[in-house]
Amino acid sequence: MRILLVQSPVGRPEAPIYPIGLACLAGALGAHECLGIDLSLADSPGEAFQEKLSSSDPDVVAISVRNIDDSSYPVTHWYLDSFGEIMEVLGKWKGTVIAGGAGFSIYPERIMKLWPRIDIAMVGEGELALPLLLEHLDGAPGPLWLKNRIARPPRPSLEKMSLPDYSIFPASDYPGKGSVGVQTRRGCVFNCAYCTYKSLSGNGFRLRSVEDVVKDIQEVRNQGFKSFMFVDSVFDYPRDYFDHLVSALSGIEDIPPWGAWMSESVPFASLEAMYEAGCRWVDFSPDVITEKGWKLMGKGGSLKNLWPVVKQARKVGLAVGINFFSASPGENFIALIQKFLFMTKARLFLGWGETFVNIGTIRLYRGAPLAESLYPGEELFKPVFYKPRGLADLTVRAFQAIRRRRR
Ligand code: B12
Ligand code: SF4
Repeated sequence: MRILLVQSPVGRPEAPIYPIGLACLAGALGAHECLGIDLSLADSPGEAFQEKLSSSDPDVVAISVRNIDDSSYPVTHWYLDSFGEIMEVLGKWKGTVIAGGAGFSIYPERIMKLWPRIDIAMVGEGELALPLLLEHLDGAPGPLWLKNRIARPPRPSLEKMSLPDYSIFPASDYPGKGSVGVQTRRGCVFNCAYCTYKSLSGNGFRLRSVEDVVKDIQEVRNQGFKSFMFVDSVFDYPRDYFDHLVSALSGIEDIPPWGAWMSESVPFASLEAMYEAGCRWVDFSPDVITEKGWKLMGKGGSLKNLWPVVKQARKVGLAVGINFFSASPGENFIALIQKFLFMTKARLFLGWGETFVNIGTIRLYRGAPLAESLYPGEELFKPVFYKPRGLADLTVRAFQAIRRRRR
């Protein structure tokens, strides 16, 4: 079959995110003819899509919706408006439309209701499931996990997963040859209250073999990508896998500079080993700044490690990102001021241009423990936030307005 893999457009000028979900699917669809279009790169996505659809004449359009909204407060961008434009083009087309993606997987029923043109909605990971759905379209009996046009396949093991095929979305199409995501594990062992990751990717870790990850990174280098980032939940867990991986990375010739999300309990010596292996930036997500907030957010590890680990990361030469929320259970105005003070201290003492502090607001998504406890059973499709209150709200609005103007 001929499959057109489509990345849904973002609908505003913003740095494009390389569509690794679709590159993973292309790698798994070896028996089929795959074509790709990333509509986040197009000036007029509707026209670009119409043109590609006519020139490629596919049997199936497989469209990826990575995000439904940008989870920003107080001004939220709705990515589904531009997805709607693509659905309009598909209205007149006769082939099969399959949709999936991380954001899509949180709200498959709702999105299908809005756009009944979607023939099959995929919830979760597609490498093993999509080839089976294509067999079904070709006449094989339907898999048991396909019900009412919604596919909910079991989560696959990553051990025998094929490698992504990056050639379908060439690095040279992305500004400055872009940055690409590399994934080494799926799932998470932690239990942060606001996070959807476990409902999307499961409890515990499913690991790729270190050998496969090395091959993947060699391919990323060969394709000419300028840098890459590990898109794993927490790069330094499980510890023995992490140590083994970092040591393997240090053996890759001409490895592009890379970054990863870390826990605050990463050993100091490992940060040095990561730098030696080509790492140039790390991100931490403490989210909160008080012990009470830490406990109520269900964070693993210890808040006490935050400042020492950030200092150490800077000392070994890594750029550092630190992410907080403007409000969370047990924290509001005073904690927000502490976060601004942390931001000032970190940037002044650890390097203004190499230390980045972001203060976002929790967007509650279905499937996150905090959302389930505050709004049990609610869909939360339209953005609902864990909002700062009173003075904290005014401060956040002013801070975000300044940031928007500077951008
Ligand atoms: C890494 C990551 C990022 C990185 C990306 C880095 C990079 N260079 O790739 C960065 C930090 C840049 C980022 C930014 C944002 N992100 Co983000 N991100 C993630 C994360 C943790 C992993 C995504 C990933 O790469 N997965 C690995 C690939 C292989 O998997 P995948 O893309 O999901 O594809 C698989 C399946 O979904 C499926 N699939 C995908 N498409 C299709 C299509 C079809 C037809 C089928 C059958 C299957 C299928 O098969 C694929 C292979 O198994 C997810 C959480 C998660 N658990 O997924 C959040 C997540 C996607 N992000 C989210 C958000 C909100 C954002 C931001 C809006 C945040 C912000 N305020 O700026 C921005 C948006 C940027 C953008 N324009 O897309 C939300 C989206 C929820 C929503 N709103 O819809 C998620 C789900 C996290 C959450 N809060 O729950 N993000
Ligand atoms: S926020 Fe990160 S560490 Fe916490 S549960 Fe989600 S993926 Fe895991």
